[in-house]
Amino acid sequence: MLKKLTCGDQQLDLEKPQIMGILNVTPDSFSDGGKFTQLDAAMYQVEQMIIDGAKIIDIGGESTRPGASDVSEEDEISRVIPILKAIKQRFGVIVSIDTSKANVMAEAITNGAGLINDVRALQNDGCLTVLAQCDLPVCIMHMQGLPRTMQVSPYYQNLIDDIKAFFQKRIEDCEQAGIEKQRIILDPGFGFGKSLEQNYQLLAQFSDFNSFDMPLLAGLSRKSMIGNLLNRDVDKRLAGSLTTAVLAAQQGAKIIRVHDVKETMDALKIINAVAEYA
Ligand code: 7PJ
Repeated sequence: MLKKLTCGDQQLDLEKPQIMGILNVTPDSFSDGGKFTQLDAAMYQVEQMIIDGAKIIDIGGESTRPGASDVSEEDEISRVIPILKAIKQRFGVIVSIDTSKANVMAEAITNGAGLINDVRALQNDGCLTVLAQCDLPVCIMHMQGLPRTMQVSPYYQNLIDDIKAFFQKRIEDCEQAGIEKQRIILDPGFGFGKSLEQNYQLLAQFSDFNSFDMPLLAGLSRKSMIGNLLNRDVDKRLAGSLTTAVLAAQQGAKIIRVHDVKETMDALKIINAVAEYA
């Protein structure tokens, strides 16, 4: 596998696991009154995540939480692009855009994004074409169903094999569209159309996806699979989140998507120190 991933003007070292820090973009950001305070708050959070060790900042303007409703393209662009521009002006960090809309991807690419993160794996109209016309890496995630209903009754013949078959097909579709395999990152999509048991089976067998010999991303931070197992509200899931991050990193995840960058960095440093002797 590649040792470095070129993400626009930045390089990502794939020899050890790296942190993708999640930047929450509030629904009513940047409308008139709140404009500067909201952007300032976002920039403060970004700066803190970079100081704490995040190599990628993932900006999402569409909620993909279970049951979430759709966001218009215009709204998504007006939420995401001003922050993207501001970050690229101030910091030398990779900015990832969490979107499933071709026009949002195109705007993001024009404005300095270093990575496209699509929970719908480029299956929406125009996405393959937009990605084929650039040379950025793209994360394709597995999801069964769609956010509104995906947690209703997820079913798999064989969880790992079904997800692998999905990846295989998407990789082929990407390659056929002109997106080279070397710029694809795979993510099995914790919490996206998976029961509690299925999510833990997925974590137990995460290392199976190394058979693709492609970079793996794991997003588990503060998710329901942690809250439901531990009976903890979303603000009390740090210990659970760190444990899942460690388990994923030990099984080969190269990008760990988290809210708590500083604490996850501590955990990864311990893993790296041990890895020296493994
Ligand atoms: C993920 C994501 C994930 C990738 C979200 C949340 C839901 N992108 N975007 N993987 N999750 N690649 O953070 O709870 O797991 S939004």
